[in-house]
Amino acid sequence: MNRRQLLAGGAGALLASAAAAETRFRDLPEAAFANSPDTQVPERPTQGLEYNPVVTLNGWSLPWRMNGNVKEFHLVAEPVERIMADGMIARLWGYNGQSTGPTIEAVEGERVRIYVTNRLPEHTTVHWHGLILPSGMDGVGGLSHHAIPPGKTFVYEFDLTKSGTFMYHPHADEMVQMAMGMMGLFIVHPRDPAFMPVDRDFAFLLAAYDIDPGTYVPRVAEMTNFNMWTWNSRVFPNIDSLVVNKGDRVRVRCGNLTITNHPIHMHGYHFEVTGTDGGWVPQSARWPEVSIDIPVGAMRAYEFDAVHEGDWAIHCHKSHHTMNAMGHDLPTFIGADKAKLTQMIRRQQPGHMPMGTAGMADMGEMSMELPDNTVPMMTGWGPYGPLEMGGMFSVVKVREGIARDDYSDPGWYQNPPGTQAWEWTGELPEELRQTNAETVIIPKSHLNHSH
Ligand SMILES: [Cu+2]
Repeated sequence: MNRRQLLAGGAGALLASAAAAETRFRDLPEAAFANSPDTQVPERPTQGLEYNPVVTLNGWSLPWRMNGNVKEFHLVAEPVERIMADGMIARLWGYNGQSTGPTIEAVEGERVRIYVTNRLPEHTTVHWHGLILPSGMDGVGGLSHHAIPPGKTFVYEFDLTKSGTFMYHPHADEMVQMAMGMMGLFIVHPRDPAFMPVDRDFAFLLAAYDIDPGTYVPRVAEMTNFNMWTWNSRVFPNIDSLVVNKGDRVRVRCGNLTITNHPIHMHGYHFEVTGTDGGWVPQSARWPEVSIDIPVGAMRAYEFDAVHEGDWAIHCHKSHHTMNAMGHDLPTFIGADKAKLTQMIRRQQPGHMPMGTAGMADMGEMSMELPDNTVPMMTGWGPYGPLEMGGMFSVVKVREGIARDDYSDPGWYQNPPGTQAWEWTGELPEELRQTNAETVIIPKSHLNHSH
């Protein structure tokens, strides 16, 4: 059986028919593992309650089985290797072969039983962020229950009392385990499939790492100086596009498990926040936005009608978060004349390139020699040249005629004639300028006449 069938709940169907109907499974559900960082589009469920699955960017959804009336999952906490981008592997901790972990999807009103096996070298727990559940299932090590020792399996079991956008992560040695990439999405679909339906439902988590170029393991004690700003532990240009059919109603769910806020900005549209990890936002409380700030430890779901065709950037608006490694402690050379210095350096190092005297855009085009296992600070090529981006950046690709469950890359957008910026080659009108650079200060004597 392949993983796709597993994802569709096929495993549950097969196992269920093999077992006597009333007998509870005595064994753990088989744990599924993913070894690819590509977006795995889940098939629609063929058994159990109906729902419209989410598409986890560069991720996948955890297979489940029905055991009586309980939906059973098996999470395995373990060290993983994550391909953050072509040419860069990170040695992280995650779940079922990947960081971020697989998305758990279930339906409001269902009871879930989640087996958690710990294959880490230290204890862990799982906290179910935003879900309403018994105190003893809340996953705070030492407070809710004993932490799960290495090699042991614990069971979490609770009813899903409401639908929404939630997540899971450890609450044991939390600083280290989250800095190592342990996190995943937990989506509870509405019981009524007609409640706030969408055609496409994307989801991703924001995670930040500090991985020195040439190394593999994040520095877990870092508080501010991260250099890998990721969506689902991937950086541009290796974050998959959000492929959308023109006219679709689209939801994007985004959660922040870094230690700073991220204003996520999407071009070409305005949209409304329709949900948080606290629940759905009533219609009367929504307002239009083009950037939404995602606070630390929070989730936002926003929606829009995809009526504008094109390739639309979606990115964090903190410009340092659309960059990759190589450090941000570069000196500023704008306006400096490095010609003489370059001559001197080239006597020692013939290939030396003077950089940054006219800005840093040249870094997006040059293929400099990099240390092993890193990605350029600014990279990625579009149809018209380098994008000079990295980190938290992707493209929403809205096209006519994309089939319902097709998420394959449609390529670059062809701008219709007359709808693209062009070079002006004719006469220029006189340029108007404020020529006086000085601030004009009105003498006090002119202001105080009334006194
Ligand atoms: Cu950011």
